[in-house]
Amino acid sequence: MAVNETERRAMTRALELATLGPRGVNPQVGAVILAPDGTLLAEGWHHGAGTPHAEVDALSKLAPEAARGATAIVTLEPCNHTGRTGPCAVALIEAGVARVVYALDDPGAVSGGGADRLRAAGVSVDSGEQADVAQGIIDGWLTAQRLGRPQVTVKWAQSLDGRAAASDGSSQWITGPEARADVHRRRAAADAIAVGTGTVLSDDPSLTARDGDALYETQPVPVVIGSRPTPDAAAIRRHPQTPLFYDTHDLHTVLADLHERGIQSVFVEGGPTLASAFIAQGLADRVLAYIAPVLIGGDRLALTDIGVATIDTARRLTVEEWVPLGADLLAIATPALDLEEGVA
Ligand code: AOF
Ligand code: ZN
Repeated sequence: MAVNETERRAMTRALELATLGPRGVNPQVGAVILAPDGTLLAEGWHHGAGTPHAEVDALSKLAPEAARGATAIVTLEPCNHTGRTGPCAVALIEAGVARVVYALDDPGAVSGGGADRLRAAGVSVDSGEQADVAQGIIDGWLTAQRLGRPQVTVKWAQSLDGRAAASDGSSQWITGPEARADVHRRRAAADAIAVGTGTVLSDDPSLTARDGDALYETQPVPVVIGSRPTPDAAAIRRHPQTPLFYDTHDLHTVLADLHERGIQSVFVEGGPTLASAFIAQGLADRVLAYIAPVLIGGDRLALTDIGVATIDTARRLTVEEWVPLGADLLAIATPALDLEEGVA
């Protein structure tokens, strides 16, 4: 059965409702229940892990039997599993819903399969409606689901000759104001921002995302990785988000914990040791290199050992975009997949 105009408009509304929910461990999902004649019966959305899913939230606003013969419009395939809550496919079947239109398939091995369950119960099911919009809303969640961890972006600023600091360690303002503004915009878009303890001790970064002097509305959670203690007076302790400290060098453990906290993206901001560790372990999904037309020389390199002993094992990247930023140039690059395959 084709998706009709009323259902299409209801999906647009469901997508708006989805965005009312928080980003986190669970995806943002919206639902609209339509009577058989197309009139609106109820709206719902998912308010975050542990609370009812969007479909159940919408159904809960209706009297028993009110959804008999109704159509449910949902931005994600109704789930088929009992997690923190029961399966939505079953809730819809028990409510007597006759038809379900959803946007995106649930990629979960356990939670997926709701569409088949609905069909088996005689419910008419259509999918794919405005899937591109739904995908845009939960892009970060889908990526984190696929990777089984947050998406990692490793960023550094370097001189034209690949240095990240002068020999005395000073590194402020290698790049110009346009490049720095770009970094702050990207910080604001990330869920977390990670630095090594060395960077905390040497640079005392605030790790806030700023637009000029003003703070962006969204701030990444600061994450400090390493075993040296962070001083009480460190600027990071005044960050609007409570910092997370990981006294470990095991990046897999750090990413697993961040994933469990619902963090979908991590911006790795330094220094060279931490950046190199992420790259060496094949945990950098994207590299942002801000290149400034300045020469520094010396041995303070943007990266240290990344496990490349011979040129055959060099980490080849594909540049997705070269972005001119004032006098500087930003390379946005991802691992060349054929070579990255098989790397742990
Ligand atoms: C839906 N409707 O509104 C959402 C769904 O452990 P739980 O019970 O919180 O389930 C989380 C999983 O359920 C999540 O990983 C995703 O696969 C699905 N999310 N499904 O039918 C919703 N938020
Ligand atoms: Zn569900």
